Amino acid sequence: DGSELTEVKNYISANYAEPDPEMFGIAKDRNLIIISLESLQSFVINNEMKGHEITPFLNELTRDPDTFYFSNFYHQTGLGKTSDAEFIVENSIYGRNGGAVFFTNSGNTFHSLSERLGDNGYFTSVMHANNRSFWNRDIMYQAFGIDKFYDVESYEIGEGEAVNWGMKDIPFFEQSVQLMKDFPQPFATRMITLTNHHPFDLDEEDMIIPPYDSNSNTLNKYFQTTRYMDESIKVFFDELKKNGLYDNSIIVMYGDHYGISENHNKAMGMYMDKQITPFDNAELQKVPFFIHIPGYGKGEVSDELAGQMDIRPTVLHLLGIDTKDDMQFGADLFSPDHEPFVIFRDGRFITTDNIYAHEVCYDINTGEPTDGEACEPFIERTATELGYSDLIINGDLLRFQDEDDKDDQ
Ligand code: GP9
Ligand code: MN
Repeated sequence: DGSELTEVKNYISANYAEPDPEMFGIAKDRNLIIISLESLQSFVINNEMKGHEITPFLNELTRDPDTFYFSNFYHQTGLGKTSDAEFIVENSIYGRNGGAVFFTNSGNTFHSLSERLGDNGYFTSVMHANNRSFWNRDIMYQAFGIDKFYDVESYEIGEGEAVNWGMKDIPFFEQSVQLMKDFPQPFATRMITLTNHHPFDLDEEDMIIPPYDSNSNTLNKYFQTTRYMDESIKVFFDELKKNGLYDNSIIVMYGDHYGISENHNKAMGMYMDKQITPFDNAELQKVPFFIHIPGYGKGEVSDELAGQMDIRPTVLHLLGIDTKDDMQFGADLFSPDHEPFVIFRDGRFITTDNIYAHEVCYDINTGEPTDGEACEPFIERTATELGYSDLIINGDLLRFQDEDDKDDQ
């Protein structure tokens, strides 16, 4: 009932991080483009494979003055994979443990990022060249209040333009910009890439770099599809510029979840030249996070410890939209009060000093197990936070939120 909502709300208010006035609203009234980068992990960024750059365009962006790149940023998804990442971006609330919230709770009330943007005059959409019912997206997007879903039916997939799971990223981005030209402005769209998806198949003509040569075919091909996806983003930026949509937009990009699972530890160990421990596996959950603001000029690389929960408040604040009363677990990355603490859906967590994985409290600098004392308070905090998130989802608590806000006034 409403009293549970109050309890969760108190926890969330206590963790609210006020925006930095220097950053609040710096992208006001611009179009917002959020790109979900399929299976992209941070270990490929500014790295090489057999002498080949894996992500040259994204690497360049990490050094671009119009870009903030977050190098110490984690995904927080569970079994719902891409859809969990979408859920987190929209709501800054955890998905489900052991299931996909997109399937189990699409009947809930949400106050999503898209809803807030819609209330602020934005035309909201998702662009993804797959069937609309995959991950139950069509139903969940209605619950999020998204104006339009440009699914596979909105695209023309010509000969040689599909591979693996469907439409290739390059034609996807090219056609998406043509669709975008007709969007009412300001618009907010979330674009979901597809080519860099397990089993990482690619047509020969799209293989820009050779495969790796470990015992894992999956990892070997992953570098090639990642290289292709990087190329597709470059094409996208060029198309935005050519079509006059670049200067008045901000482009936010995040890796949705890992692409290389623990089943490939041996091959990853070969690539990283070390034995992969549960400590390393937790660190490998780092995904790239970029905020690109054309013309801004003061971007930098930030090593602030953060995660996907932080995307919603950060983006809304950049657009000049306040989130003080929102039920969200993340915090604005530019706020001086942002807390460097990341909780994974499965109960692992990262602090500035430790990584907690499989009930071992590791020292973050050495990777060695500790006596565990430093992790104790965070174990409790993690249980509380995940518990409150589950309470919101299972109790459909956000349906009480509007009444509650009225009572406060
Ligand atoms: C499918 C795409 C991939 O539409 O989003 O989903 P995933 O398997 O990564 O969750
Ligand atoms: Mn995915």
